[in-house]
Amino acid sequence: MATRIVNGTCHHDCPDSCGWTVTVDDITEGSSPSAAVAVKLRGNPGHPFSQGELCPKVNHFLDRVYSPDRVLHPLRRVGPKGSGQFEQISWDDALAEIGERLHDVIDTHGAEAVLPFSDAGNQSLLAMIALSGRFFGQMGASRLTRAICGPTVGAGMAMTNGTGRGMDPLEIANSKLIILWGTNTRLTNRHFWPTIEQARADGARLVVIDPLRTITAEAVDTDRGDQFIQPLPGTDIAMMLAMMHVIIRDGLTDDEWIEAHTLGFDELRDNLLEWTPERAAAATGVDADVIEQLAIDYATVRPAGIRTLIGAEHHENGAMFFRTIACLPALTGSWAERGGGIAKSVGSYSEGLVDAAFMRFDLEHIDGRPEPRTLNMSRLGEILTSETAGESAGPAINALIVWNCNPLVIVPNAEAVRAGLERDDLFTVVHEQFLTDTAQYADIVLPATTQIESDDVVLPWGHLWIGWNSAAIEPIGESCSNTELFRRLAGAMGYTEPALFDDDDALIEQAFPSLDLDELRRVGWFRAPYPEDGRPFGDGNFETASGRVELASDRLESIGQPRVPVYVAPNEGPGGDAALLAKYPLQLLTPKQHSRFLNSAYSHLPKHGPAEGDPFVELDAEDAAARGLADGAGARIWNDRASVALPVRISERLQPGVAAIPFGWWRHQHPDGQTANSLTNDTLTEWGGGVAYSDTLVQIEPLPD
Ligand SMILES: Nc1nc2c(c(=O)[nH]1)N[C@H]1C(S)=C(S)[C@@H](COP(=O)(O)OP(=O)(O)OC[C@H]3O[C@@H](n4cnc5c(=O)[nH]c(N)nc54)[C@H](O)[C@@H]3O)O[C@H]1N2
Ligand SMILES: Nc1nc2c(c(=O)[nH]1)N[C@H]1C(S)=C(S)[C@@H](COP(=O)(O)OP(=O)(O)OC[C@H]3O[C@@H](n4cnc5c(=O)[nH]c(N)nc54)[C@H](O)[C@@H]3O)O[C@H]1N2
Ligand code: SF4
Ligand SMILES: [Mo]
Repeated sequence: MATRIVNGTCHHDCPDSCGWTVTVDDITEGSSPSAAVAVKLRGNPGHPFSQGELCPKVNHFLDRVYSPDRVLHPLRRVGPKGSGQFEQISWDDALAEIGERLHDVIDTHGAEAVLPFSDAGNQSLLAMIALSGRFFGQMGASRLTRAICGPTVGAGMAMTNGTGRGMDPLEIANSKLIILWGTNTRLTNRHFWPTIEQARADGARLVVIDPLRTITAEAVDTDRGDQFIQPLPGTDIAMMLAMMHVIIRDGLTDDEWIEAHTLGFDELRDNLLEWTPERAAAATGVDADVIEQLAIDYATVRPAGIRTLIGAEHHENGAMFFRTIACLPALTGSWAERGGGIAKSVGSYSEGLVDAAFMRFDLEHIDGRPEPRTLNMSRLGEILTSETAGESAGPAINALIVWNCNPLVIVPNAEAVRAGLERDDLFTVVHEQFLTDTAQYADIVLPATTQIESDDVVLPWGHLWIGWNSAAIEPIGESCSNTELFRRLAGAMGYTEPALFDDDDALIEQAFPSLDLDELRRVGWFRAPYPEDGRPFGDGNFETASGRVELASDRLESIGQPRVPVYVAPNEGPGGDAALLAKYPLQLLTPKQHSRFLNSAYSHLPKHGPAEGDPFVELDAEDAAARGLADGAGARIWNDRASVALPVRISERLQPGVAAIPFGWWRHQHPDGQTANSLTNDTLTEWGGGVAYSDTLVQIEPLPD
C-alpha cells in the first residue's frame, strides 16, 4: 500500500474556496493498483486565504463521499412522483430512455419545452459551466437566468459604478470603520473574520447592520465603540438616503472628489432634502440619532470600509440597495483611500482570466437559429405549473434536467415547485450525489461524483486565489462528473458536434489561454490580478458611459427605473400592500443559520442535521405572548402560499414584527413536510433578475391540539 497527498479546493458555493489536502491510500493487489481510498481530508496549511482551516460543514467531507446514502447507480422511478421509490438500472438503459424521452418532447413541443436547471452546487469551472451550455445550446433548449445568488448585487452596483467590481475584502485590514452590512461573516464567510479581528486589533470600530442579531452581531463590543443596528428587513435604503442627507447637510462631502469623479450630484442632493433621519427612522425602526451618528461616523472615521455579500439582495428593492450603497463612498471620496470603499463578491477578478467565449459558450452552436427564450430560475414554480412556462411566450416545460442544485428546497414559493414536479407529463432527470427532495420527484436519477473524484478549477468569489483541484480517487460506484454527464447525454441525443465531447484537460486549456496551468497544478492556487495599491478605483476609472460614478443615471431611466436612489418599500412588507399586511402582519426571514449546513446540502447527514437539532420558528417574546405562544409550543405559520407547522423558539435576536425560520432542512425533517421556502416570496427584484425571499409576510397562531 502506498500513500499519496493530493491538493484540492472546496467546490461549495461559499466565499471562502478553501484549499485542502486529501490523503489517499493506494491499495495494490499483486502488482497492479486495485483501489485508491481517501483516508483523510484536511485544510491545506499553505493556502493563502484559508490557512489550514476548513469548517463544520466540510470537516467531515469524507463521510459525505463514502456515505451509505450516496446515489451510486442510475435509478428509474417505480412509485409515484415524490415517493422515493426507485429501481437500479444501467447507464445504457438510463441514457437510452433519456434520449428517447427528450427527442419525443422536442419533436412534439419544440426544444424550448426542455428546461436545464442548475446553480452552484459545485461552483468549480468545469462542473458549473463547461459542457452544459454547449449541450443545451446545441439542443436549443430554454435558457435559464441564474440570479438566485449574486447577480443582483452586481447589477445594482453597476448602475452606479458601471461595474460590479469592488475592493478585495482583505483590504479591510486597512479600515478604521468597518460596516458589515447585510452579511453574517462569522457564519457565512468565516475565513474572512480574522481580517476583521486584525483590523479591530489595529483600532478599527465595527458596525453590524442586520435585522437579525446574528452571531456576527454578537461580536459587537459597545465598550470599544462598536455598534449593532437592527433595521426592519427591506428598509435599509431609507437609512442610506438619510445618511447621505446628513453627510451633505453637514458639509462632510469630499467636494473635490465629487467634482472630479461623479455625475448628477445636484440631482441627488435635491432628491435627498426630504430624507431626514426622522423620516428614515419611521421606515426602518432605527432611532433617528443612531442614523445621524452613523452618517457622521461613516464620513469622519477613515478609511471606512463597507463589507456586504448576498443577504440584502433578497428583497423586492434588492438591486436598489446596491445601487444606493455604492453612492456612499462617492460622496466622501472613500475610494481614494486604501481600506475605503465597498468589498462585495470579487469573482469578476478571477473570471477575467477565463476566455470570454468559454464563459458564454451557450451562445455558440446556435448556427443562426432563433435565440431560445430565457426563464428565471426563481420562478420555477410558476414556470412548471403554467401552460406557457410563466410569463414567457412558448410551450409548457415538458422536460426538466437538474444538476448542481436542489430546487425543491432552495427556490422560493416551493409548494408551487412541488406541484410542478408532481405533473405526470413532466419528464425529470436529476444528476445528484443524494436522493434530495428534488431527486425524489425525478423519473431518472443519475449518480454524481464529489469534488475529490475529478479535476477542476475553482474561481473564488470571496478572495482572489483561483484554486486547482486534483482528483484524489476514481469516481465511486457508477457516478460521473458534470462534464462527463453532458458528454454522455450528447451521445444519447445522437449529437456529433466535436466540442460537445471535449475532455476535461482540453476544457481547462480552452478556459485559461493565458495561465500557466502546470504552475497552477503544482502550486495549487494562483492570485488573480488586482491593483497593487489596493484601490480598485484609485484612478477614478469607473466603467459607466460617463466614466464617472453616476449618482443620477440615464441608464436606469432607460430601463424604467428612477434616475436617483429612492426608497420603495417592498410590496410584501410593512410599507407595502396594507390589506396583505393586515392579514399577515409578521415579516419572515429564512436565513442561513447553521454552521454545519451549506444551503440544503448537509442537513440529511448524521453529523450535521441532528447536531443542529430540528427546525423551529423564532419569534420575539412580545409577538409570541400576543398569540398565546410559549417557548416550545407548536405553531402554524402561514400565508397565501403555504402553511408550515413548527415549534416556537422565543428569541431576543429579532425585533417585534419579525419572525425567522432557518433554511436548509428537507421535508422529512419538517413536521408537516413543508419547509421554509414553502412560504417565501418569488417576486423578482426590480432589476438584476434576483428574488425577494426576505419580503415574506406571514401570520402565526398556536397549532390546534
Ligand atoms: N454556514 C453557512 N455558510 C454559508 C452558507 C450556508 O448555507 N451556511 N451559504 C453560502 C452562500 S450560498 C452564500 S450566498 C453566502 C451568503 O453570505 P451572506 O450574504 O453573509 O449571508 P445571508 O445569510 O444570505 O445574508 C446575510 C444577512 O443578511 C441579513 N438580511 C436580510 N435582509 C436584510 C436587509 O433587508 N437588510 C440588512 N441589512 N440585512 C438583511 C440576514 O438577516 C443575514 O444575517 O453564504 C455562504 N456561506
Ligand atoms: N429561504 C432561503 N432560500 C435560499 C437562500 C436563503 O438564504 N434563504 N439562499 C439562496 C442562495 S444564496 C443559494 S446560492 C441557493 C443555493 O441552492 P443550491 O444551489 O441548490 O445549493 P445546495 O443546497 O448547496 O445544493 C446543491 C446540490 O448540488 C449537489 N451537488 C454538489 N456537487 C455536485 C456536483 O458536482 N454535481 C452535481 N450534479 N450535483 C452536485 C449537492 O448534493 C446538493 O444537493 O439557495 C437559495 N435559497
Ligand atoms: S464550505 Fe466554505 S468554509 Fe467550508 S471548506 Fe468549503 S469553502 Fe471553506
Ligand atoms: Mo448563495
